[in-house]
Amino acid sequence: MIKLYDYYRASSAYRVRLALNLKGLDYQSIHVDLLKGEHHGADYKAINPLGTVPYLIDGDVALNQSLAIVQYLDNQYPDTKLVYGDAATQANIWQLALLVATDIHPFGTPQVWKKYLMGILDATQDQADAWINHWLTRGLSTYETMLTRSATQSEFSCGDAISLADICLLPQLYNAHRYKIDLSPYPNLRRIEQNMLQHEAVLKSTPEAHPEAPEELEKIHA
Ligand SMILES: N[C@@H](CCC(=O)N[C@@H](CS)C(=O)NCC(=O)O)C(=O)O
Repeated sequence: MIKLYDYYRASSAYRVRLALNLKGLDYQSIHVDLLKGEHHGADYKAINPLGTVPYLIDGDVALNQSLAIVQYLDNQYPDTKLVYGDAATQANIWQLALLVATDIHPFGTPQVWKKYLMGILDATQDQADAWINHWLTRGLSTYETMLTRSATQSEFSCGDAISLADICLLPQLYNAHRYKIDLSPYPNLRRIEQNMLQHEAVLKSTPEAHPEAPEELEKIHA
């Protein structure tokens, strides 16, 4: 069975849970407690040298980048394609997915804001929060502008089927709610979020539905 090294609130692991559940694949989730720092330990680094989640093992295949994992799953298990359409549509899916994965997400990870900004550069919690807020707002407003320019009112980012772009967007919106970002200027993003949350496979992938999530976890996507 596919194994996923996972943490309920990690947004890149949330992306992979979405891909697995949308494709209807069975998997075993192995909990790596990021709050306790389990990902920094030698035992976990021996498995995944990057020391992050997600990490996916499927037979002889072992991968540590969420986008590479989703592309692998899409090729290996092609039912419910997440990168679909003609060359232009596929490129659009990738540009939106990469906007989230490379231009928003990395700035908000604990190894950046907590370990480096606060731990090494001595930033205060307020400065770290302002940093996270800046990159999130800049990225989400760019995403909204790009959707507005494409002038479609489709259900999801790139058409009427969920794509890799949407499975990157949804966890980032989850983070935006956590950081109390005002999403009212982004009607397209809010529409896509609501449309996604209509799907059973999506609800099954949320942090709130994760078997390791604590009872008291704030309800955002539940
Ligand atoms: N580019 C990687 C990013 C992985 C990543 O940064 N994961 C976060 C959780 S969302 C993590 O494990 N962070 C640990 C930390 O920041 O200490 C991917 O897409 O999989």
